[in-house]
Amino acid sequence: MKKTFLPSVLIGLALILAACGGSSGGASKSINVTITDFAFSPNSFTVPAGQQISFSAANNGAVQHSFVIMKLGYHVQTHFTEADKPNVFWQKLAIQPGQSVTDSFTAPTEPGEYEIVCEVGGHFEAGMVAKLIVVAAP
Ligand SMILES: [Cu+2]
Repeated sequence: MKKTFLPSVLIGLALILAACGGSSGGASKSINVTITDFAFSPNSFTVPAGQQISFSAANNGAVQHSFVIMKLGYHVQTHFTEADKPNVFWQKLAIQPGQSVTDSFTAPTEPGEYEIVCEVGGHFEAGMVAKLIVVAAP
């Protein structure tokens, strides 16, 4: 029993890694996010730098939400304010409850980790934060 356990785990891991790995090292040209009250799922997205990204979001929550990518190195402090707006890289606002939306944007050209927030009042505080990981395009 013990002899076969480790190899099965390794094979299982390999299959999981194979399923998750895209053609460009895990980076994907599409973002598919499910939004609830008050979370993004998944809460981390890896995209290739400078590429056209197709965006789709489904709001399964009971209230309106948004998906706001901040500029590189910028972090919203305690809550989203007017002062944060000039530091937005890209945003999809007013995603209504029960609504699914699609859009597209060009990923940042600079690799790094970008903060994603919901700018609706109180939602950042409630934990609506995610991250966009931009990796050098292959
Ligand atoms: Cu929200």
